[in-house]
Amino acid sequence: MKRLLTVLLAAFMVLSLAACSDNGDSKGSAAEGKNTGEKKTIRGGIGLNDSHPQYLGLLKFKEIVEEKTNGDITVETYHSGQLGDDRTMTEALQLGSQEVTIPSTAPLANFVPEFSVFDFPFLFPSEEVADKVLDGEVGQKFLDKLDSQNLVGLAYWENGFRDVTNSKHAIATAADFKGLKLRTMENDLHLEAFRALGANPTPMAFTELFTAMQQKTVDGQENPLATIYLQKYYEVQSHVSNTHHIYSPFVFLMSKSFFDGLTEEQQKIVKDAAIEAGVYQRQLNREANEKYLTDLQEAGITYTEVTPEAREEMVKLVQPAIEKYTEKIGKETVQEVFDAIEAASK
Ligand code: KDG
Repeated sequence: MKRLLTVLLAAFMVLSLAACSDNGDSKGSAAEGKNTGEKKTIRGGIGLNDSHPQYLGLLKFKEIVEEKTNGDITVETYHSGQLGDDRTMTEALQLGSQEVTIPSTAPLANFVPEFSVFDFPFLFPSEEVADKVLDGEVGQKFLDKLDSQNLVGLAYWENGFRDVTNSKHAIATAADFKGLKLRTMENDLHLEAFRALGANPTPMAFTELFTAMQQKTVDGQENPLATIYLQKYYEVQSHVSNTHHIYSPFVFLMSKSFFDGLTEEQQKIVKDAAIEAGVYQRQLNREANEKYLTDLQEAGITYTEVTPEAREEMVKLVQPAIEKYTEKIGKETVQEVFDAIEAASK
């Protein structure tokens, strides 16, 4: 009997150990902050191509993470929607079948509706103010909301101020939007705002956009200059205007199940790396946006300046959309963002 008990106890201990090693990234080891020595892979995917600052930022993230974890974590990088568009990649993170993606806040608002506030037209007066608000307390509050969606928001990166392009005519004033078939990101507020400006907006995943413009399913689109130039939209578009109608942040997302399985030390490494690579990405993005206006014109696109008066008119036209979404998101939340912008603008 005693022997039988000893054998059973030994078998139980072997089974328990096996269970632990099967799940080397279990909560227990993560909480203790121990490095398990287990190799892990992060698949990071984005929609933009491999010449865009967003991809160069992702490569920087890879460099930092692989170096700081001594190769325990490998980062595989995918661009041009190789793993899907913003929405499908975010869903893959929720399911745990992909580890990292960096969507614009607009499609992310389909998961956490409050993110739409950052896409209010003409909200941020400058990139510097956006940095202060997003990297501050308010920005963090929004990242915390991702937890309920099985997502971890590690940092804000920059897509930037969006400008309109089209293949029909110059856009100088709001009246020029009339009837233009414009692709927008998959976000209701974007649709509503462009309807208010008189355009005929149609939501579409980024991965389908170039073909849609080429086949004239849409007349135009709106994106920051870096995207317009680097994705070669000048091949299928003839006009660009500095509408600067929305400042678009990117959110560096990680799958929550993957993040929870990391040791505390690894969690800190990926968080710090997302922030550090984001500083680098924002810098490259700003340099790119400055440079590409000239390059676009050299590539044959006509540039039209929107005067401050014409922009004022656009600001007025989108007010009802902003009011509607303020109600939807919640007045307090929106006010908090407005207050943070005001404080950061001083
Ligand atoms: O990698 C990011 C892109 O997928 C997307 O967010 C770019 O601004 C964008 C758009 O218009 O869809």
